[in-house]
Amino acid sequence: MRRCRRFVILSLAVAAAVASVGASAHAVLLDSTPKAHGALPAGHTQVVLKYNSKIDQARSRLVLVAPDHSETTLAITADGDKPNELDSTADLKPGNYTLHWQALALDGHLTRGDLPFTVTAAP
Ligand SMILES: [Cu+2]
Repeated sequence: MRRCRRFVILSLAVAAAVASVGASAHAVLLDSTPKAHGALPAGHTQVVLKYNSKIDQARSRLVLVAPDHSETTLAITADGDKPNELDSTADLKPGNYTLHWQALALDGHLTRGDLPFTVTAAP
């Protein structure tokens, strides 16, 4: 009887472990504006990062590193209609930028990445 109960508990533990692996959906960046290593003209710009899963927009983070290496935290637009996106805007001058992103997926896993891009003089 006791041995049987131990087996049940072990089975539940294995099932829980398998379920948590199956439920994992870390945020993977699928597409972005600006594109990584891309170029775009100076000016007021929409920043859009699209992921493979829903993102906790309130607890994710976008930090823009300007050509002079100053860092600005971008306000993320809360948008329930686009739960897979982190959207913002930025005023960009010519030069080389990096966007640091941190995305919190709904499974509680945080992923991060760097998106380098170049801003050219507006035509
Ligand atoms: Cu995950």
